[in-house]
Amino acid sequence: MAIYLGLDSSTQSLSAVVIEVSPASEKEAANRRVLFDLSLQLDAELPQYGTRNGVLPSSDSQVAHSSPMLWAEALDLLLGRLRKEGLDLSQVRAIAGSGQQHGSVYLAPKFQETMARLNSSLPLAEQIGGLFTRPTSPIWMDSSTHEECEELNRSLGGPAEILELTGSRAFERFTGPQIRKFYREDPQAYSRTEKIHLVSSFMASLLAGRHAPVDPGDGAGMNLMDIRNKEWALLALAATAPGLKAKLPAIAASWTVVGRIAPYFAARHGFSPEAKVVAWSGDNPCSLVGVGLVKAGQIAISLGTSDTLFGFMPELRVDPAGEGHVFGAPTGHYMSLICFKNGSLAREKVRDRLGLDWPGFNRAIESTPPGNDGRVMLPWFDPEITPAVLAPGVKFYGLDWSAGPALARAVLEAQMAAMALHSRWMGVAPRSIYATGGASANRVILQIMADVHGAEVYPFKVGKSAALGAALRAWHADLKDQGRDPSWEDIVRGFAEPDRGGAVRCQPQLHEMYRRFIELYQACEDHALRGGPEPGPKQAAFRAQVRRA
Ligand code: XUL
Repeated sequence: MAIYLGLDSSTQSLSAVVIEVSPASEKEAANRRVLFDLSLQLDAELPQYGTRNGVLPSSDSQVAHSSPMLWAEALDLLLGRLRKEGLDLSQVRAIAGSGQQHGSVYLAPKFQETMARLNSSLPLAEQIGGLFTRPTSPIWMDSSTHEECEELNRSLGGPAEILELTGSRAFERFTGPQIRKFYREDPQAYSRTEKIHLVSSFMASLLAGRHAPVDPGDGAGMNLMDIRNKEWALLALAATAPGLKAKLPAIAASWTVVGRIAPYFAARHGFSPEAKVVAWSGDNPCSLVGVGLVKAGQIAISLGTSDTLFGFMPELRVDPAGEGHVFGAPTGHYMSLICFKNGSLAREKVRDRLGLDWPGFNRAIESTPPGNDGRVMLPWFDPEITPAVLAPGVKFYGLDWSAGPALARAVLEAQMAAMALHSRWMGVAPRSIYATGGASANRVILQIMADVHGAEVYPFKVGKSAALGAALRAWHADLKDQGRDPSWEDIVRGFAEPDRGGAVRCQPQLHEMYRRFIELYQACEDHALRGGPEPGPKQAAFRAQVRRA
């Protein structure tokens, strides 16, 4: 048997999923299993970095940075822990990974020389401190680059042009606008920077001890890659910062073997020096594989720090409204995605405000009527990505902070209505939805998802879909490296299978009601963001209809 390691460096944690497979038989669903999974919470395990929910404190609500040293130290810690838990790392044939998307790491020259000289008896973090030209990394929650986005719009011909070129309009959290901000604020540090990595390619570079490429899955989240030919878009590079091409890693297919594991990790954690390091990708592209979406027609919703809705896309189709994204899929095709920043942290804030635990939160939801009597909350605790909201603030229509249990229902109904509304461009009316991420274990949440979307919802037994997807990618890349051509359906079979017995069915009469609720939600968004009419009359009509039904 062969074992493969998938890692997921996410906002709040670093996770590992280890799979064991019979090396010669990617077609057989037997002889394969998840051997191990483990997570390390960053705030709790590495409190010296001072992060909260994985983010460094900032007085500016639009700024969200974390520490690349924290991610590196977490890697060292997690590998040590895997070994302590009894995993024989010498058996790992290949490692791949998944990173929170869009975040960037700025490295000084001599990265490769430093990695080659590391002393394996000392912690990694003690030896790489001098490698960063920017000590902190802007992450996907940062929305402080509105001005840079506007500049890119001006130099590249406008949002529609950037969308056509890169698969997304200019977004504040995307790496290109973030690089431009760094260049403008600290041109000297920018010019001292030898390489700018994504979180994914940085982590792969550590493991391989050399600069790893960016894959088209994560590369598409930069506003710098030509979405059609999956190469750097030179016009976008030129509009972003001078000399950028030389500072970016190469773009390479997701199944690229970057090299063998760096001697430091082999000696320190007991890997075989032959273990292969495979290119890392973004967490959403990895999740696509981790929930088995390797052909069209299905969508998945991931309920994590961010909530995302995504689907496999055989042919490129961009969102004309500019809210959604097209990324590369790890299979070599495309994926569509929309991202909501006010995901699990918004749910937690409402729960905490009500002074409840999760079972109490669920009971609160169940004590209120579906549709909440037309009461709507816009849960924009933090600046929101979809729809674009730069100045945060929770908005209420027909309720306030004293509404008790109705608040619990309001946050979820708003999140689900926003997903249904803003995913219309994808052109899929799913009959079933795969649900993943931490909150997908909550069946009350899944019921609202099923009823709002009018679909059957399937949860997964392995909730860590990004790390599982990474482990599957490691296996796939190893087979490709041996000259084989495994099919993705064969790779995911038996691993990325939804829990059919745990399906949550849509209640058709409630779906009918939620279709009207989505219109009401849309009217509230229009009022809050675009000067639309006060939605009071719509709420009254909704309430009357619900009572009649
Ligand atoms: C996707 C996005 C988030 C992060 C979370 O565009 O910004 O889902 O990838 O880690």
